[in-house]
Amino acid sequence: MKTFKETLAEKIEAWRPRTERLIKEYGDVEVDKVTIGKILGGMRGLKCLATDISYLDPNEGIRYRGYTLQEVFKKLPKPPGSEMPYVEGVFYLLVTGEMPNEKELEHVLDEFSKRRILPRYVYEVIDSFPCCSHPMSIFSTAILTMGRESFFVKKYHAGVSKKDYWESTYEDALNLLAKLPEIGAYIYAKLYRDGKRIHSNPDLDFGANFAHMMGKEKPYDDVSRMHFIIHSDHESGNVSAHTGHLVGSSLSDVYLSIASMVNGLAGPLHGLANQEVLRWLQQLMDRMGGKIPNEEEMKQFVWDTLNSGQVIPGYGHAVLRKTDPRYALQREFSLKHLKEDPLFKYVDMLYKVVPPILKEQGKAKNPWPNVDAQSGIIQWHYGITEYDFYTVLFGIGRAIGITANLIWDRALGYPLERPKSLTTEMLEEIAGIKKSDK
Ligand code: NMX
Ligand code: MLT
Repeated sequence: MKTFKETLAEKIEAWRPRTERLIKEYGDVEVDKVTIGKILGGMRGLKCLATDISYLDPNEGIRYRGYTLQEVFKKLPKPPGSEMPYVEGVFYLLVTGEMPNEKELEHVLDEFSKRRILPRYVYEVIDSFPCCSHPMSIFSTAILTMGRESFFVKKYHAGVSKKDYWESTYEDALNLLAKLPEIGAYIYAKLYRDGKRIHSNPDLDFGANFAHMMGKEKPYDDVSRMHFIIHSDHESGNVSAHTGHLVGSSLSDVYLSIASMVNGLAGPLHGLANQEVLRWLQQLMDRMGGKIPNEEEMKQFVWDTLNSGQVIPGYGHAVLRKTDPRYALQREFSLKHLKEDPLFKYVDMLYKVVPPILKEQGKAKNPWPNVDAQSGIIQWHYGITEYDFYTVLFGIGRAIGITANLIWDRALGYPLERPKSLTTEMLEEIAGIKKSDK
């Protein structure tokens, strides 16, 4: 049987000529038009990045290596007695483009398991953070601290050929990913459990081990697997993926790139929206004195939020134009496992009242819920009520897709990313605005 790395090496060799041909023979073919609206509008929808790891269709949602999320959950191997697949399996799929068979999966499980041990200094760095630090700042720093472990940096200094950059990036990727559950669980223990840490169990898979270190019983192992898998990738234009790719393009190592992507994820318009949903719902609960609001009261709360100039967290999307399939998947899980949870009832009612209100308001291009509208409620149900922590969970999942991308970026020799900027005056000139009109 070929190892994971040998399988990948073959795939890379086979893929390289396709990219080389596109650059050499078709480099001048136009793909998209850059307008002033795109430049000043956050480059929304501009087709200017390439990745084969995943693709986001505005109506259908995300596909990982051509598979819809429903297919990913159906086809990936699952631990015995579990509803959700192995997280290690999704990494294999994202990296190689193929579903792992039993032997291949076993090999990846082993690769992850043997790289789990966290250097002592990472605990010390986490311990030394001042109180009230946000878990995402701690998470990013903990990752950054491990840069000294980078295999890529050592190889680079030893003068390795460009063609082989991907190999040490692969090692860094696996070394970091395998440690993220432990980093996340320790941040949680330090911030909310007086530093009482539960040691990792090498016999458990990524999701089950995380649940174990969080001190949670079944089905939290499946909750973790589902969470990490659905958050792992969302093509390359989102802030976290784009940041990871951009930083990696200067040949910064995996640790620097992933810490940077975590910083991008920590904004309320991106991953932090999952914590914002809970913060917002707490305000509603306080207003209602714990009673479940009726539809009219819920509508009033949504309108009050909009009228005060705030966004409805967990709703809208820069690309999607339908309900996010990641929301739908979590809703399905919630209907099965936490239908009677009072907070789920809030979220369920929001699904009914928010889209018509956003449509009536007429600003948001997508009135439907995204992944963040549902994820925190599931965590809350299983006792993780410290919602500041939720984006760390998103970050652990997202690192899986971004490291898969970083390996392929190096394998295909994607260059330093460096677009060109213009001044407002230049844009006015391009627009044909006369000096006298300004
Ligand atoms: N509530 C209120 N207004 C909204 C919302 C919303 N949920 N979504 C979009 N709008 C507004 C938006 O602020 C903008 O207003 P203005 O013209 O005053 O600047 C207008 O509608 C047009 O925005 P869009 O073009 O529809 O959205 P855009 O692509 O700029 O932004 C988001 C996408 C996701 C940033 C935006 O929908 C939003 O702020 N949503 C709430 C925060 C959120 O849930 N973020 C998580 C996204 C998923 N993730 O995990 O990263
Ligand atoms: C994501 O998962 O990255 C978010 O849905 C944001 C995006 O795709 O723009």
